[in-house]
Amino acid sequence: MYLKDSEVTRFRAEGFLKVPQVLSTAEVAGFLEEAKKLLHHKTTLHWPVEEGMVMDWVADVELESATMRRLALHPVVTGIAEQLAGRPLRLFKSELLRKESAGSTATPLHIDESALPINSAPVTLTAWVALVDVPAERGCMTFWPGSHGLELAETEDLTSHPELRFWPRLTVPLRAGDCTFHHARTAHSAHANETDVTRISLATVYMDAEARFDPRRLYAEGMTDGLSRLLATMKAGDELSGERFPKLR
Ligand code: AKG
Repeated sequence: MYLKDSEVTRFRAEGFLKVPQVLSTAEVAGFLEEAKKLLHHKTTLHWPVEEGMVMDWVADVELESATMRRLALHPVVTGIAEQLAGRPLRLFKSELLRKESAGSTATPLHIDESALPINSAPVTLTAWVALVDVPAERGCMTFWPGSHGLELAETEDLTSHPELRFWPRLTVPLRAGDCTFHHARTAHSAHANETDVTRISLATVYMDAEARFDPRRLYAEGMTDGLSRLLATMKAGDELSGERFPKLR
C-alpha cells in the first residue's frame, strides 16, 4: 500500500490528492529529457480560448514513446491510482502537456467527465505528474474540494455556477516529481504560466477495468489524434480493453 487510509479517505471526500515525490530526482531527469524531445519533434494538439492558448500536448504519448509509457504505467503512480479507486483500473489515455512560458492563458474551470466517453464504476481519475517545478505562477492547478459530489450538468458554464463561485478552493503548487490525482468529476482549473520556464507534465487518465464505451460523452469532433479516431468507430457498450487500454496489473 502506498497511501495511508486517511489519505484515501481524504481523496474520496475532496476528489483530489497531492502525493509528493512520487518520482525520484533521477526518474524526473530521464522523463523530462524524453518529454522535451517529444514536444520538440511531435505534432501537438492545441487548446485555444478567446484570450489565447491554454496549452498544447502530445496525444497518445504512451504509444509514441516507450519511456512515456513507462511513466503512464509507473508502478507507484498506478498503485496509488488503484488504491484511491479501490478497484482494478485500466489506462484510458495519457497526454504530455506543455503550458508555454509567458503567453499561455489560464486553464478554464472544468470537469473531465464530460469529455470522457466511459461508462463504468464512477472511479475515473487523472494522475498529473509534474516534470518541472510548478509553483502557482507557472500554472499549477486549483481544485474545488468536494465538487465531485455536485450534480453538474455536462454543458454548464462552471465559472458562473452559483455554488462553485463561492466555494472555497485549493491551489496546489507542485515540485518536479510530485503528483496530483483528481476524480473525473472534480472541478479544477490552472493558472497561466507567467514564468520564463515551460510547464511540462504528464496527465494520465485511468478508468474502471470493466469500462465500456459511452458515446454520449464523446468529445471528438475535429480531434485528429489516434484515440479520438478509434473512439469514433466504436459502438455504445463496446469494451474498452486490450492492448490499447491496458490493465494496470
Ligand atoms: C487535467 O489533467 O484534467 C487538466 O485539466 C489539466 C489542466 C492543466 O494541465 O492545466
